[in-house]
Amino acid sequence: MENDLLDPSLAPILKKIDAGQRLDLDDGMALYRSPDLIGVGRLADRVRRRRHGRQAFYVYNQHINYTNVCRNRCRFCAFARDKAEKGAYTYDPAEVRRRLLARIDEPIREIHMVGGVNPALPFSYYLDLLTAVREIRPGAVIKAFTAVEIDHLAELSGLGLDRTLAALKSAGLGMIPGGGAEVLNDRVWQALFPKKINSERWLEVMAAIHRADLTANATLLYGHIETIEERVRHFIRLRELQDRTGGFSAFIPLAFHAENTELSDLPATTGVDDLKTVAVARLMLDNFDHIKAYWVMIGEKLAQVALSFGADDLDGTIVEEKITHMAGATSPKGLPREAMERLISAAGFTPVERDSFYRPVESAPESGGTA
Ligand code: V47
Repeated sequence: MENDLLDPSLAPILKKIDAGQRLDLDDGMALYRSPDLIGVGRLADRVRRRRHGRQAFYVYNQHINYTNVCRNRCRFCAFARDKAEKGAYTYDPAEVRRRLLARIDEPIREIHMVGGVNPALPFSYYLDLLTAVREIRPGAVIKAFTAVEIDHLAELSGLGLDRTLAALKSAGLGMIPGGGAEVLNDRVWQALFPKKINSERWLEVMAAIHRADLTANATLLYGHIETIEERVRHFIRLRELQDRTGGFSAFIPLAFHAENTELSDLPATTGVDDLKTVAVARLMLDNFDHIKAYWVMIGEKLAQVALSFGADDLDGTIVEEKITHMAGATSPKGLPREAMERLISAAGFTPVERDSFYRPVESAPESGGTA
């Protein structure tokens, strides 16, 4: 393969990968700086194929964004509102039930439920939400509340992190989504989301989540003010926590969308940057099983190509995505199962419908909320 690499700076990285050696900060920077996009992709694909062969995963899921009222007001966010602002909403558990029942005939395996940090909601509200979802969708995994929300809930309940997580688990919480980390870097935190927990706290909360035996995902919000070095350091911090806990399942790069945000003058990420970020994530995060190409952010077509650049998962069918679409995403709001399978097959991979824990499930099961 060495002869196929146009950029000589990739050759020592190939050697390391084949020797099972860990890549360091300089390697990550060299990958990002390489003009040989295809070469970087081939390295990532080599690693991806060792782990997953030709399989590419997706999940049949539903998103519920229970409130957009948020006290954090991150500068990159188009979704959040103040309590009295036009467009502010909070679903009560009855509304969540209604939204779940509206899709009860679909074979949904995962409910992805996140929202703003809304100071008006008591801890019991969150338990009621979980109970409502569990009642209506007993067979689905509830993947809910980012580390930012978990931190808030621990404060709200007064129980501390460990007991709060235990209470949420007994009400039905099954897994933690990857949002809220943004870029694990204090400069970026100060500039863009100073009211939200900082990187040290995000990692601390994640460690508690893993200690509670909850699997979690991790993300990186890229394409705004962060440097390439800050991105690579973000990967290294995630990798270090994963070495200690093994609690992460998937990593998802999130391409920044600027519309309706305070950063609306920033250009969109490029296709090359999107593909490189998938590939560098696969190569740096050597202890993460799964790298998702989130089609909502980068579009279905580039997500399909990303399957050959290190990604092994296209996330889910979704149907109603809000956070990225409010920031100007032009992708559809959902993808039917047939479209998902066609994207994967046409890329030369085998579609595998999975549950939240990457266990393959029978395609096209009967409806009604049971597994
Ligand atoms: O935390 C907010 C990001 C995240 C914008 O775990 C934005 O399986 C782009 O974390 N442009 C929420 N991104 C989404 C998320 C996620 C999505 C899919 C799957 C999983 C998973 C997790 O969206 C936020 C923030 O980082 N975000 N605003 C924006 N304007």
